[in-house]
Amino acid sequence: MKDKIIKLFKDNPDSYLSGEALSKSLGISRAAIWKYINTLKEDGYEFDSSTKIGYKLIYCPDIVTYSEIDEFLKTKYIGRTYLHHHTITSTNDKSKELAKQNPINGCVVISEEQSSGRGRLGRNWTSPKSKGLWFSITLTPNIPPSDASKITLIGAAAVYLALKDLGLETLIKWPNDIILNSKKVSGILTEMSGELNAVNYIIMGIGVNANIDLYDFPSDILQTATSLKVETGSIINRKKLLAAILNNFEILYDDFINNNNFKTTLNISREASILIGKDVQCINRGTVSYGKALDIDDNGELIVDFGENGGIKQIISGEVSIRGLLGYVPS
Ligand code: BTX
Repeated sequence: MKDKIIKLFKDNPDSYLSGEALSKSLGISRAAIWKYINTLKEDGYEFDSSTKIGYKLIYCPDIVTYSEIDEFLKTKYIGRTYLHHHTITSTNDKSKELAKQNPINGCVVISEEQSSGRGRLGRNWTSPKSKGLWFSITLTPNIPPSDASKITLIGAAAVYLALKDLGLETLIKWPNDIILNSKKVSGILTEMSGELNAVNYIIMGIGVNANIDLYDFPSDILQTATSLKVETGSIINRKKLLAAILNNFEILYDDFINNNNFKTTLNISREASILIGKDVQCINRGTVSYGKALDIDDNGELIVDFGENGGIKQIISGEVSIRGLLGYVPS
């Protein structure tokens, strides 16, 4: 209902709307309208009000609710089911909980902050209040589980394109990190529920450090993490950025699901790759090996040359670090 009320105000930007008019349009009592206006004020909205003529919206806060991003969203289904939280443990956890009952394709769960934001392999993801984008998309693709890892690359390409629109040249650290000026500015955590031959649903969680200040980062990641605000010196419009990510994601994802076309994502993954040509350390199920990243193949797998003894191999998933960068200091 709050979204509907805000939409009415946004559709009538210069007008005062009376309690009576609002109550008629929305089919709820004037007392209920008054209650909603008060909760909107708590969310940070500001109204000019007059007992005779009603309310006029004069300020919208920096929150990423549906009514705040709708005007920038061009998608058909990604983000059209949208759940906004002020605080949550993890948007991936919430999405999973919902998907277990009824997975809705394209459903976005977003929170202003996460108290237990997760990275891969049980690692933490710092998610301070209203300083980033912390959201998960639920997907129900009809693809074999072996193709699920491609969804992460599509997500990374969507973030890359959205940041490019802002004039930012980022690099992708296959498969799930976005790097700006040699530091991690965004990460993706993709989780899947599936059978042997079919995917039930995929939850793709994306974290983007939009307006995080350096003092928000725990000291152990200060050398490896950054935000768009830190790098550009400007406050980023989170609403536009989120919509741009979702818009780009739907185009790339649709092309893959409907036309089996993964080319645009592959081109971006290769051209923006921070790994290709670099000496890398790969950790797969506890085994550490060293090699040189050569390419990303047509399936989105990383091709690594492990030298005389190891030969050239495809890596489907796992930890890859670059020699001398982002925390991997060669011994
Ligand atoms: P990852 O395992 O590649 O990265 C996690 C590591 O990154 C941490 O161990 C830490 O060193 C570092 N780190 C933690 N927080 C940040 C941060 N804000 N910026 C940069 N580096 C950081 C990456 O996993 C996947 C992250 C996905 C996060 C999204 S947010 C929405 C969704 N919900 C959820 O719980 N996770 C996803």
